[in-house]
Amino acid sequence: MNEDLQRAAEILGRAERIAVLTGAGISAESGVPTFRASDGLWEGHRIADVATPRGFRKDPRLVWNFYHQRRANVLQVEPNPGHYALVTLERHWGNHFTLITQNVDGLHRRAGSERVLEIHGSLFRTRCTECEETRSCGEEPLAELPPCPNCNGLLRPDIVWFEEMLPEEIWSQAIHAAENCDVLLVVGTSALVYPAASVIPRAKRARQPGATVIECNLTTTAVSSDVDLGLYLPSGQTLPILVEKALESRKFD
Ligand code: BV8
Ligand code: ZN
Repeated sequence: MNEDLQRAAEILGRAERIAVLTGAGISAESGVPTFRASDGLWEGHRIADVATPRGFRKDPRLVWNFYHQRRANVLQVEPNPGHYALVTLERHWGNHFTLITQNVDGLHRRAGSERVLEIHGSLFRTRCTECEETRSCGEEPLAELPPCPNCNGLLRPDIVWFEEMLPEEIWSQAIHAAENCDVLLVVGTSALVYPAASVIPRAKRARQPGATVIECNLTTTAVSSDVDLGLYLPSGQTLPILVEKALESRKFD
């Protein structure tokens, strides 16, 4: 493992442009359940009932309860060293660093990441089902079926449900970052959900030579065949060491 970590740090230290794709696994050590682990979020709820437009139309109260609960849970936890390590990377690579997250938990922003592409939206934003107005909803509690302050229409979480398109502008920025990076770090994702998981093949094949892909996960995943270097330990432990060593090796380049 140490050898791999050293090699990954040298690759990262030499990177001109870094892109990172994160999934639920980076928040696991903060205490936020992942989606497919046995204590996953979907326990007791079928995806179709709580994370699709049809589910919301059928029972908006059930869906809002699911999201109120997740929002309340996330407000009880803190970012972990894995989130903070990515803040350090952003601070050193500036706008040559892009963080693409599938997570809606807001922990990257709370850790201090500034430019976060939240391709699946956020628990801390609502969108009106009538006038489409989006508002950030911080820590204040929301009514059970929150009305739009603008038109009194029913608000929904500003989250991308299954069978919904990703926010166009944010997704095109994510594709641009994936296709122009020379190192892609893939952290804590099973890479089963599309089009998010297409970030990895895009980074590999958009240009020749493609990006070097480093995967940080507990296990190999659906995209491990595209991965050049796998670091299979908890990201809260691996990322801080990886970033520290990358900065050290960068100093001596
Ligand atoms: C779309 C918001 C175009 C919700 C999410 C049929 C009809 C329509 C579409 C489809 C279809 N069949 C397939 C599709 C495409 C579908 C899809 O991909 N489905 C999957 C289930 C196969 N995608 C969509 O629908 C997308 N839209 O395609 O639009 C379209 C439109 C109409 C018709 C056709 C096409 C929209 C996808 C967005 C869905 N919304 N989130 C919410 O969060 O409530 S996705 C949701 O699940 C999360 O955001 C996240 O992205 C995903 C879960 O994935 P992960 O983050 O990877 O989490 P997971 O638990 O799976 O893995 C955790 C990993 O961490 C594991 O590998 C684990 O080993 C690792 N780990 C754990 N602990 C640690 C760790 N690693 C490191 N350290 C640790 N400590
Ligand atoms: Zn409205």
